[in-house]
Amino acid sequence: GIDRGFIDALPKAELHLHIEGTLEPELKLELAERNGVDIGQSSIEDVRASYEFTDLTSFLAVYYPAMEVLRTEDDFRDLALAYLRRAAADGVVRAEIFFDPQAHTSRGVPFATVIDGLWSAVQEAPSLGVDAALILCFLRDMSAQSAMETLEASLPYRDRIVGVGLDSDERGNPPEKFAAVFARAKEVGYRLTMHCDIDQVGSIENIGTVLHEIGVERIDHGTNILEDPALVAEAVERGIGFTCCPVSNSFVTADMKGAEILALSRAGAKVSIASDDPAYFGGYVGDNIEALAAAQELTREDVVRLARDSIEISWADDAAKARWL
Ligand code: ES4
Ligand code: ZN
Repeated sequence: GIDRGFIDALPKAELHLHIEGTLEPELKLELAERNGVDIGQSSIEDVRASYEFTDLTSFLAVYYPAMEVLRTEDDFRDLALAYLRRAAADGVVRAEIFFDPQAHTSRGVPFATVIDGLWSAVQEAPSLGVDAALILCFLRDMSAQSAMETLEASLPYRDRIVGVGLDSDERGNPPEKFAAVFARAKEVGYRLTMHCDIDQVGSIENIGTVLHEIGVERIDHGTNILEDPALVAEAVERGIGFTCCPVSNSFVTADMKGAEILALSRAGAKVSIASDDPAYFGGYVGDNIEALAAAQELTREDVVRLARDSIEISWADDAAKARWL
């Protein structure tokens, strides 16, 4: 097997990480107390027991209500700093952090509060050994109009945001619903990625759409592309990045999809490993690589390639990439 020290020592980029999914029970309790929010749980064990789900629907039903404790700029800053410290311990040198403004603005927390708090942590990240960036995600189960309004609200903060993504429930919310939003995002200079979840209804059609109509540089998850070898060849040729999350997959689909992740990487696609929602799924990036390595008997070459690919498909500047590669 591959020892954890080897994995941790490789410089890597974490490119698929929802900051709201890093809310550990300890911090949730602390913020609940600080803000006087009644969460109906009074011990770490209670909170941990509430982080219980069997599929995406039951996950999201726990995930969004838990955010109620995030109210102030300091809350968002503390959340992101806790994640960044944990990521640094795993050898993460670059973190591209998803955040869901609509999950906060929809419950009365201003966009400015969210972005100011996260940005404060991003500015402090280099002192922790991490180069950090923010990716604004739209909630695909909300309207395209709400996404467009969120995009417009982000424009005063354009310099703090590297790109946009799309998350939440894909069922009934295909990428073309957001074609105009992503066209506008590209126009204003944001980089583009989108979730194409594992084994969704219409997965392969949605992957075709994000590659041909939306024009993304990366796909979050996306291993169902293997169903169409011509699309795999195209993704390899175009250098499309895939951000795969084995531990998350094993919760949301009951399968790590390790064989698929390895097949995609060995086919020549740029694949990175990430943790998705580590406080909920119980594994940060090192745990994800370790789990995949054990399940698929990865070679050291495989692990080195995944780490290098994560740097290559990151949206860091070229000088930083050259230092890490
Ligand atoms: C998510 Cl696992 C998952 N799926 C869809 N949307 C999400 N947002 C945060 N985690
Ligand atoms: Zn995700």
